[in-house]
Amino acid sequence: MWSRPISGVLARLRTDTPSHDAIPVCSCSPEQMKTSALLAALTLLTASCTGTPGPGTGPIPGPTITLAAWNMEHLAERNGSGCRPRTDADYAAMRSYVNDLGADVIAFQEVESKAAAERVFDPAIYTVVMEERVGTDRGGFCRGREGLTINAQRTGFAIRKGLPFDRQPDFTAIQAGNPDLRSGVDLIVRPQGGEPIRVLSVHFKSGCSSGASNEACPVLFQQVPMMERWIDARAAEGVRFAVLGDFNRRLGISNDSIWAEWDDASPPNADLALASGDQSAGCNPRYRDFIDFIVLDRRAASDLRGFEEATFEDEGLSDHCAVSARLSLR
Ligand SMILES: [Ca+2]
Ligand SMILES: [Ca+2]
Repeated sequence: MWSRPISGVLARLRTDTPSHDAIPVCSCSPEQMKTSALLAALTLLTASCTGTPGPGTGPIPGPTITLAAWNMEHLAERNGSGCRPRTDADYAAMRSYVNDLGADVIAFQEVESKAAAERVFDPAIYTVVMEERVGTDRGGFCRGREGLTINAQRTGFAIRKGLPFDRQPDFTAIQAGNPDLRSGVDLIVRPQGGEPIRVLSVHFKSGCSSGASNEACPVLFQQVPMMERWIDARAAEGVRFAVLGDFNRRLGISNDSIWAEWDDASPPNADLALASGDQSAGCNPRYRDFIDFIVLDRRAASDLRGFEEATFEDEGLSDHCAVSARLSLR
């Protein structure tokens, strides 16, 4: 149904495999030396057959946590409802996509309700939390889709069962006083055997993907200092963090003014990174630049072990593909 883009596969091959630096070394008889050389050669051969790196080239392997972000395009509670009406088969395909994604924490956007989310995130596997914002329920017609009316678009998280987390109050300042702008859901995830990581699920104002001249830009620009305040407050604390979701902004293009505001290394942990690095988006051939991101603070960026975009093979399940990042637990 979907395939990993080549670059994602390469990233995985580069970073997913244990290094083979345990090649036997001994100070012993010539016969034993020969055996050990043979073993070393076999190890290298096996490594090259499976596409794994040679000795000493990979990062130190270890347990990881996978974070993902997915804008689920008007995910409704009921079949045939909202701006992207779906059937039972569509929900089943989305559930299968999420299972293939295999993420531990998924920041989602454009979800009507908890019940809607649980049609995709199996409640036996994931706990769903939704932003508490109600909104003004403007309703209204879907742009370009005759006869359909819009449902609530909410942010939230699905967290793998058994992964402890503390929920923080929703980040409402990012709404800049507008009840119809989305708030952020804020969690501290506490993986066993690792350091905690704070995660924020966001969905910024659409319509200002670059520059400053579009009609929507003043609204997006009101959200920018609010976001920076959150980033700087977290950067001053002792817990690494990630901001995940639909930024509706091409943060990765050179000299983006919003990215420059946030990625200012002030305080030092606000030296941020995009988990996608300089990779191009492959979800829709019309768009080379991502607008969905996993933004990592300086500490989380040093824990990054791999990034993937889960593109669709044929018909898309959403107008956005999920992106995921693996971080070492520390
Ligand atoms: Ca700053
Ligand atoms: Ca940076």
